[in-house]
Amino acid sequence: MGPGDIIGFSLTKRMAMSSERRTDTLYSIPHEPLADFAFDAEVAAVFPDMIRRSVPGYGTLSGLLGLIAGEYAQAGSRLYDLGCSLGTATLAMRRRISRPGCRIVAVDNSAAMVERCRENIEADQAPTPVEVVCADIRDTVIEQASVVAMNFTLQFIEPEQRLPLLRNVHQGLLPGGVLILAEKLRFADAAEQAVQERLHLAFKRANGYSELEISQKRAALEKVLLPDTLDEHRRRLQAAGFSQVTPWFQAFNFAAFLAVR
Ligand code: GEK
Repeated sequence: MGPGDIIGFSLTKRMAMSSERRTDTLYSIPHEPLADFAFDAEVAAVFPDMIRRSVPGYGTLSGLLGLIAGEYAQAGSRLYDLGCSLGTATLAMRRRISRPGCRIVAVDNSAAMVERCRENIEADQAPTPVEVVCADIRDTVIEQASVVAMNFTLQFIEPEQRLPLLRNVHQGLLPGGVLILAEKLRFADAAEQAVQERLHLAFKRANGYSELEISQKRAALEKVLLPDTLDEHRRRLQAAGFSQVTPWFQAFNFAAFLAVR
């Protein structure tokens, strides 16, 4: 990445070059019965298209995540990408690290995601070493960390396991270390929830998803992706020990926080 590149755009372009491009048509025909959403090989094959068309601001957010990671990366430390999927956040961080002796640990428990993630990392030239691990982030030991990124992953963890996971992240951070957390939000106020859902729906329609695709995906995710409110995130992060919690991005019902140890 050159100094004048627009962060989000440049990153999206690199991902498109390094991974196979396939359009997400997974829910375009009726599924009967409709299974719960899973990060399997079919999803991994269309993931770049799926997440770009489903999560407003994904490219910008991921690019800015890299910039924040570059700012907080400490010499000789580790950076973690928990729920790395195909490695977007890992690559964004890797290109922004300028301090010596850093390494990135990217973790995902989907074998299909990990396989493609390794290919994307190998195709990238940045010098910081990356280890891609197929494991559950609830069992991952966090050590010597200056930055931990969780880009749209906490929302897939059982609600009662979220605080223990964040406590584990907090204890593995070095002084001055940060968690960069991006999540889908829900809103306590019904009217606000309705507005945000409407705008998210408009975003998906504008990106070419049909009513059938939208309704089947929503039903498949219903028991799997359980969003929290901004307040719930703030309180949980504080309960996990973080001293400062700052929201830094929001596009409709998707937001990102910086939590400082
Ligand atoms: C990105 N961060 O592109 N342990 C490990 N991985 C898990 C677990 C778990 N317990 N639960 C879910 N995952 C990425 C996008 S996607 C978000 C993250 C989305 C993994 C799961 O396999 C999937 O790859 C990822 O978390 C969530 O910046 O699809 O909305």
